[in-house]
Amino acid sequence: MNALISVSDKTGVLELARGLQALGVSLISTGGTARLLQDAGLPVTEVAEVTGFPEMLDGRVKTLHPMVHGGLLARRDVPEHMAALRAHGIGTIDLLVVNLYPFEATVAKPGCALEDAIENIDIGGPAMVRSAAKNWKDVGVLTDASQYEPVLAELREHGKLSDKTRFALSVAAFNRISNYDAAISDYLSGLQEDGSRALFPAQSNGRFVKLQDLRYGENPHQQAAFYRDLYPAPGSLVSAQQLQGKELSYNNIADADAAWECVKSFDTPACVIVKHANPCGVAVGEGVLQAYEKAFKTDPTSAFGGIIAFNRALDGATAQAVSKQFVEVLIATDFTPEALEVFRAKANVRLLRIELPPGGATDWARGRNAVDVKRIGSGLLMQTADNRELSIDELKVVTRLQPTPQQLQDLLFAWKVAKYVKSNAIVFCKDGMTMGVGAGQMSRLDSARIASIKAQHAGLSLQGTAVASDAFFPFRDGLDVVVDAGASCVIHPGGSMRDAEVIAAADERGVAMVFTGVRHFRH
Ligand code: 93A
Repeated sequence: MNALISVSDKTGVLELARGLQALGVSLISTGGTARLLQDAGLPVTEVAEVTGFPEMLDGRVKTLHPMVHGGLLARRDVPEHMAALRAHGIGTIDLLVVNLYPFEATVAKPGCALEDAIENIDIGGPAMVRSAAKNWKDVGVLTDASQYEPVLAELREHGKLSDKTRFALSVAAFNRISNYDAAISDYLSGLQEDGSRALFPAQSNGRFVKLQDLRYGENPHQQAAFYRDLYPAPGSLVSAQQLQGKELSYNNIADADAAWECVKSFDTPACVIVKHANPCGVAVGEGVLQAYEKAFKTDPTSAFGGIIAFNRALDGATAQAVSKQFVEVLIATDFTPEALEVFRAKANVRLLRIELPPGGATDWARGRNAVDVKRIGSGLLMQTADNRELSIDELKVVTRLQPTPQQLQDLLFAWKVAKYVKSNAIVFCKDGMTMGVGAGQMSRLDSARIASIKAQHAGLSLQGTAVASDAFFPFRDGLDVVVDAGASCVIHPGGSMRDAEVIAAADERGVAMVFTGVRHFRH
C-alpha cells in the first residue's frame, strides 16, 4: 500500500506516518513534509523522485503530474486502467493525506495583501484531494488531522479501510474543497479597489454545517434541520451543550436563541423568559434568583412553558424556584450540582449550557458573524446585526422635566429590552424589571394598550414606570396611552414630524421624555 502525504499544517502527521510505516505502508511526500518525516528517521520517497520532475515555480508545481494523478485516479477494477499504469510505470496511491495552504487563516489576518492571499491559494492539493475523493472506492483521503487516529485504528484492525469509511472520507474531502473554494470566492468577490474587503461581497457563499435533523419545523407538517455557521462566533446558541431533556424542537431553538441573545447583552445577573420569540419577562437582580423572580412576575401566564435564559450559572435555590413552573428550555452559563439534582427528576426539561463570549456582554456582537440574514422568496436580505449600544451621553432630554437618576436607569433598562421585542414594541419597566410588554402589533397604540392590559392581568401597577418605544411616537395618542397607564418617563428615538406635538403633550402630562436618536425595529 502506498500513501502520499502532503500537508501544510503538520500537526499529528509524524504520528500518522509512523503508524503507517509500522503497518508496512510506503510513504511518498512533498518537500517540506518529506523533510519532516526524514528528520524523524522515516523512509520517505520524495514526490519529485516519483514524477521525475523537480518541484518548480516556487512549489507551484509539485504534484500536478500524471505519475501522481494516474496513481490516484486509476480504477483498480478496470483492467485497461491497470494496464495503462503498468505501461507508464505508474504506481497506485491508495491513501492520500493532504491539508491545504492556509488560505482562510491568511486572509483573516488584518491587512493581508492580495499577493499573500493569492500565493496561499492551493492548486495541487485540492487537485489531488478531488482525484482521490472521486476514486473513493479504491483510495482513502484524509483532509483533517481528526481523521488520522480513527483511520490508523481501522487499518491496524482490518488491514484496509471499509467502503463506508472511504465514502465518508470522500464526502468530507469534497466538503473541505467546497469550503476552501468558497472562502477564496468570498474573499475575492468582496475585494475593493483600495484593498479593503466589502462587508457584502458581490457573491455570497453561505457555508453551514448540519448539527441535527429536527423532528419537524415550525409546524408538524414542515420538515426541518438545524445548521450552524462553518465558523460560529463564540458564545452563540449553536455552541450550546445540552445536558439533559427531550430533543430540541425548531421553535425551541428559535426561542432559545432569542432568549440567549437578549440575556447575554446584560452585564449584571439577568433572566429572560421568552415565548413565541418575544421576551415576556426580563429582569436584572442581585443574583439569578432575584432576577428570575422579578422576570417571572412580569407575566406568569405567558411564562408557562417558556424558554428561560440566565447570563450566569444556575444554582440550586434558583433551580428550585424555576422548577415550580412549566419550562421547556433552560439556558445558563453553567449548572451547579445542586441545580442539576433539582432537574434530574424532571427529565423532559432541556438544559443548555452556553459559555458567555469572551469580552463580555458589550463586546459579543463585534465578532465575525455580525451579519443578519433574512430569507425571502428566492433571495436574502443581509444587514449588519443590530448591535448598537447606547451611551448615556447620547440621550437628549426634551421635556421640561428631567428624569431622576433612578428613572434614567429604568429608561435605559427598558430601552435595552425593547431592542429584543418584535415591533411595534412598547416596554414598561421599573426597578430593573419589565412590568408590561406589548409586542408585534401593526399599530404602536395597540402595543401600548396590550402592555398595559398584560400588566393589569399580572396584578402589577404601572404607576411611576419607565416606558420604552422601539420607534418614535408619530402622534401624541401613543404617549397619552402610556401616561394614562401610569408611566412617569418615556424613552424613544424621536425624529417624528410631530415631535413638537409629542414633546408638548409630555410637558402637559408632567412626564420626562428622552430621545435616543436610534431606532430598534425588529421583525
Ligand atoms: O503550490 S501548489 O498548488 N502545487 C502543487 O503541485 C502542490 N502539491 C501539493 N501546492 C501543492 N501542494 C500543497 O503543498 C499541499 O496541499 C500542502 O498544503 C503543501 C505541502 O507542502 P510541503 O510538503 O512542501 O510543506
